[in-house]
Amino acid sequence: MAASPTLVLHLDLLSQPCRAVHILLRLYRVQHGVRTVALRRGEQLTPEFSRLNPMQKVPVLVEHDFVLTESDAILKYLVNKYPEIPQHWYPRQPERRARVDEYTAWHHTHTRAHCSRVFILEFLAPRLSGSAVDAVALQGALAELRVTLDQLDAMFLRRQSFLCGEDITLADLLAICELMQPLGGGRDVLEQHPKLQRWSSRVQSALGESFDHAHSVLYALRDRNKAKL
Ligand SMILES: N[C@@H](CCC(=O)N[C@@H](CS)C(=O)NCC(=O)O)C(=O)O
Repeated sequence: MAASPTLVLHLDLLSQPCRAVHILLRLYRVQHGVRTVALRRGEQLTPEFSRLNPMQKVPVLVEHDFVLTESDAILKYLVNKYPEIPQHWYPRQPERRARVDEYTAWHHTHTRAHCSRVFILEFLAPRLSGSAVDAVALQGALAELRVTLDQLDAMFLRRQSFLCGEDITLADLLAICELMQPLGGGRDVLEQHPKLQRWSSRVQSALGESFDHAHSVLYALRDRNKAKL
């Protein structure tokens, strides 16, 4: 009988931060187990999961009795801990590391907040409530997202290949997973951003099969919505 993996990731692949962690583990074949916490069924609210993460959110990494939440912390821990993950994801050199930290601090209140809001307004809220899309709120969210995309382009990507320089880092991984999310509701947020589109292609080819594997649930959602039109 195969030994059970020491590292277990609790996730739902419809969650952007979960996909980021899952992609990194799969890309470097870090031995791990997966426990799906189906958010649509409220499984994050069960007493068992709430004991693991009282914040009732995924992802959660469990390694023996070490329990870690927050994708940002999990990703950085994995690069620090597992030698099979190359250092360029979270460089040791202080200035280069600080660039990644600069993006990941900004990420949660900008890329993540604004992409999530568009996905919620355009897809999740109407589906859960059965009512029409709130067009006014959606226009507001799209305007905020446009500002964030311009900043992502002008302040982070600039003339570089990746958000923090010439090597791919955790910043690119977290960003791409968020920017994909509105696709579930049929919206390509990079449509009007050719430079970010080229960056997105570079990131996706660096992530290879693990990117599409992690996004399979989102692609299925997109295709189901397309079929309804
Ligand atoms: N800052 C956290 C965010 C975690 C988070 O918000 N997870 C969402 C899915 S994307 C969740 O579990 N939501 C369940 C809920 O709020 O009930 C991270 O980056 O890990």
